[in-house]
Parts: sequence; C-alpha cells; structure tokens
Amino acid sequence: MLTIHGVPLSVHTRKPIVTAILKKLDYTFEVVIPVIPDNPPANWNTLSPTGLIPVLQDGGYTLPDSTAICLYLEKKQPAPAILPDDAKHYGRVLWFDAYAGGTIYRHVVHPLFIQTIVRPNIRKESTDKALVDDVLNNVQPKILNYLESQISGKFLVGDTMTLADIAIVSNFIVYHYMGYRLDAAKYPKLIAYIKGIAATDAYGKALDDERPFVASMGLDRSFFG
Ligand SMILES: N[C@@H](CCC(=O)N[C@@H](CS)C(=O)NCC(=O)O)C(=O)O
Repeated sequence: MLTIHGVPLSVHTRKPIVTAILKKLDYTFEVVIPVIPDNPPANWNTLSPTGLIPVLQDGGYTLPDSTAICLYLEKKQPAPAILPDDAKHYGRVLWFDAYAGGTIYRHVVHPLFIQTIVRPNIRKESTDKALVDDVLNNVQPKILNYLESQISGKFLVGDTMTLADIAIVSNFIVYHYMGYRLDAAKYPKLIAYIKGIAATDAYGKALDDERPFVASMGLDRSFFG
C-alpha cells in the first residue's frame, strides 16, 4: 500500500495524488503540515531530507519530491501514462513540470500563499501588501502571458493528461483557493484550460477529496463549482 505524506491543499502533494488516482493506485494519506512548527512526525527528517512535502512510502521504500514520486508511479503502473512516448512531447512535459515548480510556484503561488494564508492565518503576522502587489502586477503577467501562448487544446502536450497538466494546474488550484482570479479578457484560454483539467475524472476526484480540508482553512473553491 502506498502512503502519501503531505497536505491535500499543497501544490506539490496534489501531483502524486492525482497521478495515483489516474492510475487507480490505492493510497492512504498522512497529513504533515511543514509550516506549523513541531507538526511533523518524529521520523520526518529521515523521511524528508528537505523537510518539504510530499513524501511517498511504498512498503519499506521512501521517496521525497513530487516529480520523483510521479515518475516512480509511472514505472510502477505505466497505464495510463503521464509521460508521452514521443521524444519532443516528453521533453515538453518535463519542461512544464519544471516551470510549474521552479517558476510558477516559486515566484507566484508560494509568495502569495505565505502572505495570504501562512502569515495572517497561521503565524498571526501581517500581510506584506507591497509584496503581494509586486507578484500580481510585476511577476505574474510574464508567466500568464507565456502560458496563454502555449495552450491550443484541452491538454498542454498531446491529447491526454500528462504530468505537465497535473503540475501546472495544481498551482492554479491553490491560486484560486486563495481568492485570486485571472483576468478573463487577457487569459481566456488559460482559464478554460484550468477548468477543463480540474473537471477531468482524476483531478475532480482529488479536488473532491480535499474539500473538507479546504473548508476547514476557510478557502474559496467557488471557481471550481
Ligand atoms: N521540489 C519539491 C518541492 C516541494 C515543496 O516546495 N513543498 C511545499 C508545499 S507545496 C512545502 O513543503 N512547503 C513547506 C515549507 O516551505 O516549509 C517537490 O516537488 O516535492
């Protein structure tokens, strides 16, 4: 049995969850909230060398990092594939996965999450509004324009859901949960794309499963119906 350690809400934890659901792999879930001091289990440093979530356990085998876990699950249960056979498609999927974690999360979703959720709700500190404005006005437009230019159908690469869609959309789930919205006049394809991926069976099930946690955090899931 697979165990995924993390938070249902987390951008990176959602990647192995959607992948496991898509591949019909049974898993159990262990909640670990790294931003809350002393929350991690006693052996957390051994399970997660970075202290970050997610971490997978498969029997005695332990694997951190969302991308490593998704690629492991791809080998364990190849169908349906989240990585294409075609070399160029394969390369593009890995690129979008890297862009999701290294750029969208790191420079947009993570700073917004710290300022919008962690500081006011968990640490009881004030939000740095100038930092939020800088992300929204100066950092995100280049990223959103780029994504808008890359979307030509239901999926980012090829004609089935890949790790690219799983990783990119996971960022925008949290973005919308925090109450931020994309400008429909500027990003119509991106908005339709996010809604389309979120409505697929596997993504929809993952989002349904995280409803109680989202509600308990007082987050806004109105964008997803
Ligand atoms: N490269 C890692 C990044 C994981 C990551 O940044 N996880 C976030 C949650 S989405 C986390 O653990 N944040 C807690 C912290 O920064 O202390 C992966 O893909 O798993």
